[in-house]
Amino acid sequence: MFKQIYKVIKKYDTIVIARHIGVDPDAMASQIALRDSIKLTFPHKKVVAIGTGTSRFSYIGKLDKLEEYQNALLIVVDTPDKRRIDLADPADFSYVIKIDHHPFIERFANLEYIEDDSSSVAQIIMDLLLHTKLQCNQSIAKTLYYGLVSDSNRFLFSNSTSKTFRLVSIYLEQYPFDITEVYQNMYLRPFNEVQLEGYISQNMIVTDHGVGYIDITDDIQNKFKVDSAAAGNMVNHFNHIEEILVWVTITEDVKNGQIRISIRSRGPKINTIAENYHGGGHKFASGVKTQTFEEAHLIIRDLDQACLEYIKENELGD
Ligand SMILES: [Mn+2]
Repeated sequence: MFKQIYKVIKKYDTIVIARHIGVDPDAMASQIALRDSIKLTFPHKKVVAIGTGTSRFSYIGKLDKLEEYQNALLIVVDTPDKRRIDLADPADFSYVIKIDHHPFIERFANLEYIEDDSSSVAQIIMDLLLHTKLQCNQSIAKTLYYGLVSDSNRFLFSNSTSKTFRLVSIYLEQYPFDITEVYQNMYLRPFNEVQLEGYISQNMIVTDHGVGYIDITDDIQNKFKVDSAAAGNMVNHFNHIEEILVWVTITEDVKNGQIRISIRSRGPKINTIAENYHGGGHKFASGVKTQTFEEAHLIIRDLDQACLEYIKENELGD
């Protein structure tokens, strides 16, 4: 399959690389690394990475401006379904490739490569570069490492397999880059975010069966001087709490007129519940958008039920 992907890339002179809305480091690192690798391999090709950017991830690299393209190839990374592609419509392109690690939702590309047990799309791109003539350098290797470290939560998730470590080992050996610099960029954070984390710890509501959730209203965001993206991202800081199996941030996003629900689990699978509310994601990390906090709290009820079933099945508790 990698050879096939390479063949298609070789064939097209204009290549657009897109990913999902609500950018995250894996999606952005994958598209930028793939763009840079194709450009390095085929300097005459026009290759762009598109999507709504955020200054939060500027350390990963720069996205390109959206233009009109003719006879172009579209590569969509890290996106299982068409409606979540940011700023690109597969119908506008001559050929479409999907490279993803989410559970399959729908087919929208001519060529689909899905490895749903991969830690990240960055990991798949590492593999792709190793198995084709696509070239790499230190900067591309480092970019891919950003994506992999982010989506595996620093090798904490169970999707960090021997393959993950093998690929990281190969890349570190061939393109030695400074991993402390990577972590500085990724994990250095302003004090007001740490203070918001304190607020969440103090005010999180924990349901009977172990769902911890917090409403982060626009007022709260203003009080702690954080934007809704940073507030929603707080969800990743609440793993490994004894009383909590599933934890959720419910973040008001006034700019887009919606409520963003970020769900993480160390027990029950949550993506099917997210899908019931037109959201989606991975088994243990999903997201949903709603219009109101009330609607968001309906999901909490379902998650609590899922925790109860999980506890019964696994005979946890007393
Ligand atoms: Mn990903």
